[in-house]
Amino acid sequence: MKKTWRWFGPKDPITLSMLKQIGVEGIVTALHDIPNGEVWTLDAIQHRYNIIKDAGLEWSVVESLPVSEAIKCGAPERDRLIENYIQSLENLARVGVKTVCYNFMPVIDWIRTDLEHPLDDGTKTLYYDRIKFAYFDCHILQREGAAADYSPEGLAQVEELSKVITPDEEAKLIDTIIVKTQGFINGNISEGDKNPVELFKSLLKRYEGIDRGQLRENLVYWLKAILPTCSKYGIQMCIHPDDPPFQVLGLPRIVTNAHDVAWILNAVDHPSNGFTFCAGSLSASKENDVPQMARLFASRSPFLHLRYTTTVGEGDFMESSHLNPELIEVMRIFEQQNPAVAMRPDHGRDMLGDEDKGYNPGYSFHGRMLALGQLSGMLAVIQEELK
Ligand code: DNO
Repeated sequence: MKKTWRWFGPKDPITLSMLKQIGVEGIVTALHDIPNGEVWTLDAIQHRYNIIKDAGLEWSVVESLPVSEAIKCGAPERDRLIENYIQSLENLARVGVKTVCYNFMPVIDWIRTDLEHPLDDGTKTLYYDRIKFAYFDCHILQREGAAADYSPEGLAQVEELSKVITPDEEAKLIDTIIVKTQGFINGNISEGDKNPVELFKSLLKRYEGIDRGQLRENLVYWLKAILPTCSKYGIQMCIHPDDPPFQVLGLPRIVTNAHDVAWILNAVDHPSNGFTFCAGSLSASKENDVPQMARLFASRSPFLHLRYTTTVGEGDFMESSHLNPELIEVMRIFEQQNPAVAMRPDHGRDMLGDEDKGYNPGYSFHGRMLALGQLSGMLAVIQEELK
């Protein structure tokens, strides 16, 4: 497998020469400055491509070319946005970048409630607290019918939390869930947006009446529209699983388990319709047998995100060490079935001074470097075994 690294472009404080020094072979990046829905021009793509090439690296994967909300919810303007998307794909392919990650999560991409959860060894990790999230849903968004999605025991804990949470803590929770985790990935809400909660509520409204069946239809409509271009240029699209892989905020989520992934791959049964095998996202549901999913989908997954989670209590989870037996098995399966895959260490801990560098949440330097070192060691042993 190829060792890649998610790099956020020339403004990223982690430079390409730093990445060369730690054994990175390929770059995963996106033109984050271009607003969601606009065309990535040939010039802009070529410029970024050259920067990476001049550093002695290659642009291996686009993560992400974002799919606009109007495409996901099937709004009238979707055809125009699909045209733009196709244009961007064509431009990428002409420059030679042909593996493209995207997601089809309505309104909100990945969800965490705490970006600095302290561990005993002094490092910090990302955490999802189901009660804090339910508080956000029931008390902050005040979503109609929200209470029906939680157990009586969970709701009682939410009420307890509502008595002690301070205004600062509440503001931080909002910032974490809908701004900090979303802004840097061309999400719907960015740093500096006024009234993010109202903005978020208006986005939720767009999905009224859209269930899993309808969202699947919208995905297939879109996939079929881009397929001729993907097929012509040999572009491999790879959908990212929902993180976390379960239903949230009354929104449909359609990439949560083996059944969902198989459905999508069969709906458009073509090599251009692939999967981003994000072991960490999938592992956050106890129902997912992640190595088994790797056995099923490795051959259709050109892109591999390596990290894992530990479930805590009734449905919290946190990101665990990359040195993990399930991940070893996932890597072994990929080495056997799809050794050309581009892998990247996903989400590192904050450690050794990462905290004050302004890195995007989950994308620390030392934490990810440690992860890359661990994964490289695991890979070397696997490759030796398979000789
Ligand atoms: C978070 C990431 C996601 C991912 C997108 C792919 O760290 O895993 O934001 O990049 O969902 O489209």
